[in-house]
Amino acid sequence: MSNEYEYGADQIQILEGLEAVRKRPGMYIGSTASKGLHHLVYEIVDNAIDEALAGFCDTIEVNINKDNSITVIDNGRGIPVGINHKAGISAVEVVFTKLHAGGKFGGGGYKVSGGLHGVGASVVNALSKWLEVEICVDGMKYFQKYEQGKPVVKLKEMGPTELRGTKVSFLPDDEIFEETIFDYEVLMQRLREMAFLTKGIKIIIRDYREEEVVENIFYYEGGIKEYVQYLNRHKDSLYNDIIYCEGKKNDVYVEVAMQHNDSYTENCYSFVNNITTPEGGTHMIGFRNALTKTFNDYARSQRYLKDNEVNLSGEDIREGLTAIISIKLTEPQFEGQTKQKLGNSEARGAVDSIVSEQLTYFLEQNPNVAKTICEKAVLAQRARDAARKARDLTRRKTALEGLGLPGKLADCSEKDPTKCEIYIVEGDSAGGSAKTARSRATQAILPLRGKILNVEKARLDRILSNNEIRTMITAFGAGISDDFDISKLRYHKIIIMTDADVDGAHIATLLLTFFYRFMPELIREGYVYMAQPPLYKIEKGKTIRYVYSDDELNKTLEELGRDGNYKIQRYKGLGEMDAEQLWETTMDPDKRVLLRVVMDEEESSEIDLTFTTLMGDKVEPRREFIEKNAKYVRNLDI
Ligand code: TSJ
Repeated sequence: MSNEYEYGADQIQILEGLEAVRKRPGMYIGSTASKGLHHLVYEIVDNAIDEALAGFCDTIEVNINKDNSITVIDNGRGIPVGINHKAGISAVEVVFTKLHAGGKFGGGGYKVSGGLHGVGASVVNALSKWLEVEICVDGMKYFQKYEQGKPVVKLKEMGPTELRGTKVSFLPDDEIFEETIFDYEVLMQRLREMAFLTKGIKIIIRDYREEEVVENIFYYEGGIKEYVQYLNRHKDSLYNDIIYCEGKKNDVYVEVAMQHNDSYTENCYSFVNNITTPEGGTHMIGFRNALTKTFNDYARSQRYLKDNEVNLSGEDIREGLTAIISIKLTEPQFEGQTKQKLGNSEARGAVDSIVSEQLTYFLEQNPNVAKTICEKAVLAQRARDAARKARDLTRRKTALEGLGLPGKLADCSEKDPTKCEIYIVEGDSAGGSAKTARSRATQAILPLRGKILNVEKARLDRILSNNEIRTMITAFGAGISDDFDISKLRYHKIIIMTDADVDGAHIATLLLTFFYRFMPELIREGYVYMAQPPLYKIEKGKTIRYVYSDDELNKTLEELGRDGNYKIQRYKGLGEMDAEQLWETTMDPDKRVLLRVVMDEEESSEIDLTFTTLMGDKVEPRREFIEKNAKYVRNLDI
């Protein structure tokens, strides 16, 4: 007992060190699943990016090695190797063994890490089976190795070198991570984003795991200007220029790039210190204020808006706008439940004033572009008025018609939304079978006739006048867009049930597009599912088996013995099943397989691309996309 007492202070010390990281890794990297695993790489790369922002490095290499370890190399100044007198060990060792010992030594670079990122190299070290660092500085090469965060040798000189820079290799510890295989696509996309956000840096990623090495090189001289171009690459832009604002105010460095396309959706992405802020925050508010005010002032001065007309709303001006707002500041404060919303008030003023001033100048210098945008915004304003009238009308109608549920809906008797599900079924005949098959208490059926409207190609007023869409809005009971109120939702499972063919997939995509654009909370809350009807029925004597993929078909046939004594029926559509079969294979909660539709907020630019590509006008990118993603279709997981 007394022993433990004496040890007390030391133990607390240890708990504050890297042991704490290994005890509760989630607190430091969010998760120990795939997401956390990839986070380790970003943590290390962030350090090299900081060196680039400080102006001392222009190339970063990221290699996935054969054994799934990672190597990151930069050509910066090299982590300082001298003794840190306060700690009594080398500065390098401080970086890798002390929590929150970021890169602030003496002269100090521009340290801009924030949020979950930037917790540092020591966290990566703590969560790695081994980590090796090689530093080339002042003509000498240095080396040190750690295991599970502990140094196994002191920092030692390895001999002279002409090179300069830092190289870090690590193998994530499989005692900590549930998943230790890196996904090249995931790393590649994030590194591309980092390259867009740091103009002039070259980031190379290589995958050495297969015989043939895979490589991508990202280098964008124009930075976020090229990012906007990239995001609009499958769209038709309304003008050629990318509007660009840049400046520094209140110690906030601000960069904004934007361009309108001919679609009706807004695609604005904001970043703080290269980290995405899906929930926006003060920087986003500053941007929107500036945009709304500047365009209204300009539209009035040029008489695109007459004295008796009301102001354009922010939404009108942002219709079809693709924009990147990227700011850098030393001490970002993140708010909200997920800590993804910027709170610093100085960011609002900085973005507002820089964008207002430079955008005003741009509009004066480019009257043709300004005219195009103003005219689009005025059209958007009229459409919004029309939509509001249409919506008021639907609301009044529902009030008059009592409950006002659509006639095609076969509702369930249960009223508690958490217990209710609604099947959206392609076609009247399948709808009929589903109505017979369902469990009346909890399952509602809504048949849709034919294809629904493609919402990527229509403004809200037209969308609201579409019958299939109105029917869904009324059945769900939670409204749409800004009026959407998830607490009024009548079903907590919305299940899309379409044929397992190309048309079915198309209808499913149209529905998902509609939900994503007008009821994104449905997807965010995990309320949207895809039913999985079987592809084949196999009968052998009295045995009946339903199978859901070609793989499973082969396996099942092996299992039943390939003696030819069986009958295979391929289901071309839901309509080929009778009610009982439909229930057994696709609707019975005890037996069915449902795929939940999920989305990753941090990848919303990729999701937008998915819908633009699938639903837009350009045929070639769509063909390429479908070919590239065909293998994922069975596990549709958007
Ligand atoms: F994460 C990490 F620490 F492991 C790491 C750091 C990984 C990689 C790939 C690169 C780096 C890194 C750190 N590259 N460059 C630097 N630079 C510094 O640490 C540094 C050098 C000199 C000075 C100075 O004031 O003289 C200041 C700093 C922060």
